Amino acid sequence: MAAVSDFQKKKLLHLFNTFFDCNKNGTIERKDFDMALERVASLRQVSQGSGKYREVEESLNYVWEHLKKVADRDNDGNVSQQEWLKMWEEAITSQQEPQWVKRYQDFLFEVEDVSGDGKVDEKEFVAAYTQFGIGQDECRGAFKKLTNGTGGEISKADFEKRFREFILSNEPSAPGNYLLGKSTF
Ligand SMILES: [Ca+2]
Ligand SMILES: [Ca+2]
Repeated sequence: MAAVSDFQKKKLLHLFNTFFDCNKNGTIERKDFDMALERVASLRQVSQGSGKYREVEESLNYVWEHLKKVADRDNDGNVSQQEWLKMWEEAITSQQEPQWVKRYQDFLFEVEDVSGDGKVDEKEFVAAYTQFGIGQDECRGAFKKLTNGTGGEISKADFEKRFREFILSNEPSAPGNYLLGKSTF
């Protein structure tokens, strides 16, 4: 059995295309992180040069440097879809999460939790993901599945648990599949 199923691949490519390849040129490179920084700064109304801005910039730099180190096998300065899937396949097989993943989770959760109460509600979820180009209805559908229709909120612990499901689960009914705003795969 392949280490990564087609279902997992679809999810991993959603993460690649929607959240990492911001300029939509088919690969992940430095420029995508510059775009992500601007996008987040505008969503959170963080002004350039502020402490908060530097904090987000530092997180994104960390993620890019570590992602590049582990995934850019041919050293051409960008991470192709093939390199991305290869990295995940190895991570899943060895049960070793790449070093940048935790930092990225922290970053994404903080981007979503605009009110800063340690929980993400539907409004915050939709606001963040529409910024990444996902339609509102799609986001709402995903949130419903993610919270099992309870209309609840996502705590940081839930977020981390669901993130693991997003990466690992082969069960279409697992709520974590819908953590990143897509309601069907
Ligand atoms: Ca790109
Ligand atoms: Ca490469």
